[in-house]
Amino acid sequence: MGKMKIYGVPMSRAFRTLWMANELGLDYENVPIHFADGTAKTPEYLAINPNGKIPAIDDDGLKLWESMAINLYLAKKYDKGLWLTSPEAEAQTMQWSVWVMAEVEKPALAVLMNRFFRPEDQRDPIAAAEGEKQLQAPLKVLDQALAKTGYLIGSAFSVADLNVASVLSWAKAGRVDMSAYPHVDKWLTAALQRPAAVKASPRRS
Ligand SMILES: N[C@@H](CCC(=O)N[C@@H](CS)C(=O)NCC(=O)O)C(=O)O
Repeated sequence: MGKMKIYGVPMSRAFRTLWMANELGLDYENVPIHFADGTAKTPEYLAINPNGKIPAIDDDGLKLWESMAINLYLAKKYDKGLWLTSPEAEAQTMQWSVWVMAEVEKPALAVLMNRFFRPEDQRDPIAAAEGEKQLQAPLKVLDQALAKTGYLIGSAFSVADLNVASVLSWAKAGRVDMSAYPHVDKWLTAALQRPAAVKASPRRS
């Protein structure tokens, strides 16, 4: 069995998968496919992810793409206690993972791109403000969910927390004001300080 390959530079959605793999203590090779330099569009890479996007993995011949699907698979297969096995908890893990992609990812990216990521002359402050406005409703939902135990499911950090926090890291990087959502603020800061997240972070590379 060859070493698992995780395709995608850390400064991309591959961060989510690198964080997961680090939590699980996996021995992997990070192949630095980039979203903007053409390496994601070569025939060799399209054979791994026909969408030409990152992240993707090759785990002993299983080629998988979509960041949330990859993380759910890794957590379940290489379980280190982060995967909750009851049908109810599994369903809630899916719920939060789908929710963050549907409700949070797009506005969080709009804020980050238009405040920091794009060259200054291409940033649109109105789009950034609109993104922050759209984040208010999901942030409120999240804050309420975290109020009881400080975690999304049960009373310990699990895959649901990782998946949601990994997407919300864009909102934090985009300096979204979280002061009205103290539970989110505390939980997100602590999650992103986990050694596995710090190790996966593009700031290190
Ligand atoms: N829904 C996908 C989105 C993947 C995605 O769009 N990745 C970006 C980098 S963060 C990319 O590869 N973009 C290249 C392109 O769209 O051509 C996932 O979560 O894995």
